[in-house]
Amino acid sequence: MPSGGTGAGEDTGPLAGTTTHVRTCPLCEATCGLELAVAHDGNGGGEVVRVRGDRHDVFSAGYLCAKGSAIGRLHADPDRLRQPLIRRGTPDDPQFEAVSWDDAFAEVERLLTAAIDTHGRTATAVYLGNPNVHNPGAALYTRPLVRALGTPNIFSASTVDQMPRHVSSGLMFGHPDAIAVPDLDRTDYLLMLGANPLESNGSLCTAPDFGGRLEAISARGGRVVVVDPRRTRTAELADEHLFIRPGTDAVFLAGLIRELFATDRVDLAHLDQHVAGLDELESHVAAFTPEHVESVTGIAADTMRRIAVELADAPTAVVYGRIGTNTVAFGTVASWATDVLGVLTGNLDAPGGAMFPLAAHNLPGNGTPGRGFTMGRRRSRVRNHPEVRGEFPVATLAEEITTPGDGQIRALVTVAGNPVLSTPDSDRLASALATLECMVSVDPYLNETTRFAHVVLPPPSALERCHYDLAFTGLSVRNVANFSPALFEPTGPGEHEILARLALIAAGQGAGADPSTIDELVLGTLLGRASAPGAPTAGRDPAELAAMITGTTPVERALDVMVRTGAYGDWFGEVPGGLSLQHLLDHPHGVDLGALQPRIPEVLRTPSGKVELAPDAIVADLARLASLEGPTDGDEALMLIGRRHVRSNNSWMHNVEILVKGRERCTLLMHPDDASQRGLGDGDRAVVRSRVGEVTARVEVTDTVMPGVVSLPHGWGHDDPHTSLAVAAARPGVNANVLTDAEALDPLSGTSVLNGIPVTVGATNG
Ligand SMILES: Nc1nc2c(c(=O)[nH]1)N[C@H]1C(S)=C(S)[C@@H](COP(=O)(O)OP(=O)(O)OC[C@H]3O[C@@H](n4cnc5c(=O)[nH]c(N)nc54)[C@H](O)[C@@H]3O)O[C@H]1N2
Ligand SMILES: Nc1nc2c(c(=O)[nH]1)N[C@H]1C(S)=C(S)[C@@H](COP(=O)(O)OP(=O)(O)OC[C@H]3O[C@@H](n4cnc5c(=O)[nH]c(N)nc54)[C@H](O)[C@@H]3O)O[C@H]1N2
Ligand code: SF4
Ligand SMILES: [Mo]
Repeated sequence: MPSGGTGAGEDTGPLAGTTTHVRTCPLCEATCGLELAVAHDGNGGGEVVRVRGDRHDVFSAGYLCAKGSAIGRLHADPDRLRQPLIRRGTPDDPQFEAVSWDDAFAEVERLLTAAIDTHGRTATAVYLGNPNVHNPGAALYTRPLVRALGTPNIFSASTVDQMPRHVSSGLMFGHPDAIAVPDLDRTDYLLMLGANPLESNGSLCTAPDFGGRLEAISARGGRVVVVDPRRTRTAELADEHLFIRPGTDAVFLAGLIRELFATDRVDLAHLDQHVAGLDELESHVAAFTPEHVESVTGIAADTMRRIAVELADAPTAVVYGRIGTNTVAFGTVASWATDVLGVLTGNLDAPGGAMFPLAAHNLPGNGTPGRGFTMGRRRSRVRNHPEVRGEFPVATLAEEITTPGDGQIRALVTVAGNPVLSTPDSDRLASALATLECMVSVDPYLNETTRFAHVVLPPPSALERCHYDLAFTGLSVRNVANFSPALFEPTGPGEHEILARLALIAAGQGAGADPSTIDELVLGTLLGRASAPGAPTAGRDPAELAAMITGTTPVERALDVMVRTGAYGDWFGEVPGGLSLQHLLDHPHGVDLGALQPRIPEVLRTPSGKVELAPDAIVADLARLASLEGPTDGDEALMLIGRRHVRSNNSWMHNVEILVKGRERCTLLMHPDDASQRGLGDGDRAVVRSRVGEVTARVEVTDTVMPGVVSLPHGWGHDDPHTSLAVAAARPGVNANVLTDAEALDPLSGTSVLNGIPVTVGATNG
């Protein structure tokens, strides 16, 4: 396989003594179908003996990566917690004790109630990490928990990730979840910036075997151009790779917009009646001449001009930017610019361009203008940063914990997050967590974050719960639906039940309250929506619908309602052959709902009912962008960027031996010129210093990074003695987020700058 996947094996039939099960891999956004050979133990548990790609999966057709094949080992990991923990000691000497679930919830009640009684609800906070979006139970039940806490202090991994894309979509299309994805399988031209799907398997673009799909573009006579400060495996596969100075993509993209106007190549095509702000747009990008773009980005003026022509002239084309374009100081403007280029070349919402998926659990819009997208309804207490989607930047979490005064955070609940490794200036965050009066973590590991918790509540493994991709079916290059029931019986409460019990405690109902009241709340909300005016099952009696729901767990029942009342649903009997949970159960390899379809204007929720090309907030930030300058001579600083490896998954899969064995991966990539200037050679240890911290890492000299740029992966730094990660601790690596700066944000989205951090690098003194 070209893309690091192992592909499907020969069909050697079932293994003796095992049964075969297929299910969707929940580990990344690619949603591959897995085929598991399982030796059941007769008590609801068992062992995964073999994992292969499911060749019959309607979407992934046998593709999988090394992480997917390790899903059984993740389940079997002896360090994965099976029982709750209570911290009996101080953060310096935590002394965790395994306890019963009842004791754990009683301890949560004691600590959380005391914190709320003493300091009020504004002293509580929640941090929601990335795996929540890979888990339907968590996705459905974090909301009641957040509601019950009644706190303004909501943080998530979104502000170290894709928030810029939500904001630009909100401003342009009126809805933060109206995210256009590249129509990979039909495009003739892909300009990809700041993404490395050969390692990451795609993000905000669900496409199993992304590498194969890229090769297919070139094979059918199309072209793939990758823009990245590093010549990644994706860049090597592409037809062309352009180095770009970190943090400057928005300048390059604004230059392309300007060039389309300057060469008279703007052609809205089918979007002609659907845009607002076109006339003013040209003046807002006037400053981004090809020569200016060259001086800031390092991409030659003529190259930029050529790319603009190629984009405009290709039969179909799409611009796709991800982490390297989003987690930078102009992430929102860059995200906006990718969609503007789609509009100006007539490629947005057209086959081969960027299109809006329609997932099985969603409904199309009703075509009426919406209320648009609002930010800044509240501001953070210490830094006065505006909220976005109800959240504050996670980069403000530490200061909210340590700064005294009304509203100082004293109690924190983390769900599926490891912010001590994944968010900026993490040493500072770690010290802050140590001061909390109550910290509760819902997490399967005692790791760098949860080791500060007073109570750790471990959810079942991914094989002990059902799976349906609520997030990624809405970001997928084809419309598909898959459902996988739990493979093993959970040994403790489901994640939905843990969150429900926490919600009840937060609401003051106590540790003994019946969690099924939250199930009823979740289901009632969904049923209410299903019978509301305008809904497909409008006017029907919720009790009648309720009687028709199937599913063995509350999460399955909620999914049944969502899928049945969704775009392809059976609408509770009204659409024969329509989707339901049962239909998905009957089709374990998934249901293919077809190629993406045009959705404008139905998808638009702006007050104008148009695509807003020049929202005020973007226009204001373009003025700031225009003042971004190129490097100055004699500048000592190098620019630090991150990277991912196909065998990692952010911070949390380094405890699986097969995924971490082999060559050291947490190295500092450095160009030969930069290394020799500093007297550093391959394999030397070097001190990397930023404004906020320093780490020592082994240097890997390589011309795959551009001069002036160094790269260190995130998610490492497993050397805290109070964690229980035996495998990870043997190859700890260093924490790149000790170097990233909590003050550096994309102001529009509150997203941290994680790429393009000024650092100095020097030899160690010993
Ligand atoms: N194996 C693996 N897969 C994963 C993950 C993982 O940790 N490991 N994480 C998952 C998650 S949560 C996410 S969000 C996705 C992310 O998926 P991607 O968005 O594809 O993220 P990366 O692989 O980090 O690729 C980002 C690229 O941006 C480049 N870059 C850095 N700075 C700049 C810049 O200023 N401009 C440009 N043009 N490029 C820049 C980097 O060199 C890198 O190649 O991956 C998901 N999949
Ligand atoms: N420097 C730098 N920093 C980055 C990035 C970068 O590119 N560079 N990328 C950023 C991105 S894109 C992201 S998404 C964030 C991720 O940030 P986080 O979500 O905070 O971190 P993860 O490493 O994904 O940690 C996930 C946690 O969830 C737990 N977990 C796993 N499965 C489950 C489950 O089913 N239920 C529960 N309750 N817990 C579970 C794991 O044990 C782990 O503690 O990191 C960000 N940080
Ligand atoms: S690419 Fe992602 S979804 Fe597919 S097997 Fe790997 S981790 Fe799982
Ligand atoms: Mo992410």
